[in-house]
Amino acid sequence: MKTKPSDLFNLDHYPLDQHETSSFQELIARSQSDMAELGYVELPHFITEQATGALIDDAERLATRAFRSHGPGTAYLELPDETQWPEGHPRRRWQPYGVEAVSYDLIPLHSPLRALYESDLLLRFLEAVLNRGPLFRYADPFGALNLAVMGEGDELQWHFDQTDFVVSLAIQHADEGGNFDVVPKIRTTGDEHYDDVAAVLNGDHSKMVTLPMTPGTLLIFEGRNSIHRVSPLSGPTKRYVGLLGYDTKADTMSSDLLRTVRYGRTQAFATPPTDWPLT
Ligand SMILES: O=C(O)CCC(=O)C(=O)O
Ligand SMILES: [Fe+2]
Repeated sequence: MKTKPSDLFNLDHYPLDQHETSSFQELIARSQSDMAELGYVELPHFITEQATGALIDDAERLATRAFRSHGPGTAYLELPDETQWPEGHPRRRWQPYGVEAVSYDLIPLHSPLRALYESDLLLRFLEAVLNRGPLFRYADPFGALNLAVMGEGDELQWHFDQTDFVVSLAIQHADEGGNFDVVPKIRTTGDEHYDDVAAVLNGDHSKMVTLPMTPGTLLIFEGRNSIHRVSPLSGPTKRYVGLLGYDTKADTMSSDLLRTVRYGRTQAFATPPTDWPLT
C-alpha cells in the first residue's frame, strides 16, 4: 500500500498541502526568519506520532544493513596540509568519530523513510522555506537518503558541513548523550574565526546550543558556517536520524573515496535488496 502524505506529515500543524492559506504563509515566514537569524529551522512534531512509530520499527530493520565508519577526523573534513598549518591549529586537530550509515540504495521501496524523502509535498515545502529556486533530490544512489545509526560510545566530531544545508529527521534518541550541539554561525565565508573554533575544540561550550531533536522533529540546518557535533552517547538504545539530501543543482554525486569510507562500496544496487544479509 502506498503511504499517503496525511499518514506521514502532521498536516494540522504544518499545512504542507495548502500553500494558499495564511497558516502556510506564516509557517514559511517564521521558518525563513529562523533560518536567517539562527542558521537552522527546527520543526517539532513534523511527523505524526504514528508515522514516527513506523519509522522507528523501520529503522530497527534497516540498522542491520548499516556500514560502520570510524576514525579520527577534522572539523574541516579534509586531510590537513601540515606544511601550511602549525601544530595545534584547528585545521590539524584530530577528533574521534564513529557512526553507521544505511545508504539510499539499501532502503527498501516500501520503507516509510523513503516515502517521506520521495514526497513532493516535502520537497515543495523545503523549496518555499529555503527560497533558492528549485530544489532537487540528490542523484547520488548512496547519499541521497541515509539512515544514520549511532550506539554506545559513538560520536560525530565537531565539524563544518561541505554542503549548504542538511535536512535531518529525528527518529529515536539515545539513552544518554547523542545530542546535536551547534555553535551557530561561528565563521563567515570571508573569515574563518580560527580562535573561536579553537576555543570550541578546547571545550568552550559557552556559545553552544543543544537542539532537542525530539523524535518526529524535522531540522533544516545550514552547516557550512555553523560548527556542530553529535556528542558521545551511551546506553543500549540506538540513535536514529534520517539524513535527506537536496541541492539546488540537479546532479549531485558522491566520489568513490567518500563511498568507500562511508558505505564500504562504490557500486550501488540497482534496486534495494529485499533480503539481508545477501545470500
Ligand atoms: O546525525 C546528525 O544529527 C547530524 C549529522 C551531521 O552533522 C552530518 O552528517 O554532517
Ligand atoms: Fe554535519
